[in-house]
Amino acid sequence: METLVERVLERNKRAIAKAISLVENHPDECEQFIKKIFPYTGKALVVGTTGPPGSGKSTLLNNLAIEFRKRGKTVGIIAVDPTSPFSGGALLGDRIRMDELSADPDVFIRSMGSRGSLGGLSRATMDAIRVLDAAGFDLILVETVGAGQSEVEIVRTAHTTIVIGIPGTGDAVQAIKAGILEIADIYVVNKSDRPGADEIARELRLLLTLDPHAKDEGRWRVPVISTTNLPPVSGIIELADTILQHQVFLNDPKNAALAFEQEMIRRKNEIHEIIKVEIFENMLTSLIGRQEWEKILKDVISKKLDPYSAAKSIMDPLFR
Ligand SMILES: Nc1nc2c(ncn2[C@@H]2O[C@H](COP(=O)(O)OP(=O)(O)OP(=O)(O)O)[C@@H](O)[C@H]2O)c(=O)[nH]1
Ligand SMILES: [Mg+2]
Repeated sequence: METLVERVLERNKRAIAKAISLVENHPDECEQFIKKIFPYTGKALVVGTTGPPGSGKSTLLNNLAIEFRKRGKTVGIIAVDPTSPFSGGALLGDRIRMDELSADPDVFIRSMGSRGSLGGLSRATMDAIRVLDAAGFDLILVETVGAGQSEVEIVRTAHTTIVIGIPGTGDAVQAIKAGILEIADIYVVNKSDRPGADEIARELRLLLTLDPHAKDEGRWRVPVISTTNLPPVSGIIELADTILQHQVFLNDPKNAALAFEQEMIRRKNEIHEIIKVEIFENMLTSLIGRQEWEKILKDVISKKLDPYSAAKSIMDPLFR
């Protein structure tokens, strides 16, 4: 394990891949491994992106990674629970560019399932981010498909959250309804080569000004950026600039209290996640014996006991 740690710290891609497999599949070894790399983490900017299936998240992150590489930044990409694989649905052209990227020693791309997660981003994802962080990637771009809990969870893991919408889907309005806009540090209207993109961007800007705190002194103003990933590609440079501006904002001593508060939320969320898994996977199974289970189940079947009271009686020893 020592050598694996060392090689991860040297940003050896095979070691990084191995380490991520370890956090995905071997919880016990993972714990030891994370303990060792933890002191080397905390330097990367974690950028979470969320958007509906097929909204062009992978393509956008690919282009963004190319842009950051031009600026000499190292980039890790993690695609979480993609219904299609990372390159799925992408045109051949995109795939060639992605291959180009993966051949770059300063880029690491990996897709992960969200399996084992009890709602939201799994512990494995957080640990994978940590592996890339320890490996010294300047930016870690995380792709999550916007479906339910995951998009709210990403904001608790990332420093910067990008919410992606596309024209012609009523996304903008839906985003407001789902409270998704509130989690955005940057809103992107992707596929802006399509009709209706300008309207959506305008609508969003208007909606953002309706936030009563939008003009508060020293507050980050959520920008709406239009991007196109098909040639002629546009908006990527502006998006990369904005991400780095947000990083400057977070690092500004004036915003230290805010940044600290957010870090508290992130770490609390992570510890919660670990406890949830521990309780669920380890304690629950050993909490009651087979015979007790049988008795309780029989009582529920015969309607002597309702399921809530049954669950409570099982959990009781935990809270005593
Ligand atoms: N017209 C247009 N198509 C785009 C643009 N960006 C991506 N696409 C296309 O949209 C399709 C889906 O792109 P992906 O990058 O796979 O989208 P995704 O959001 O990662 O998809 P999932 O991971 O499956 O949710 C592909 O065919 C892309 O080529 C764009 O700016 N304009
Ligand atoms: Mg994708």
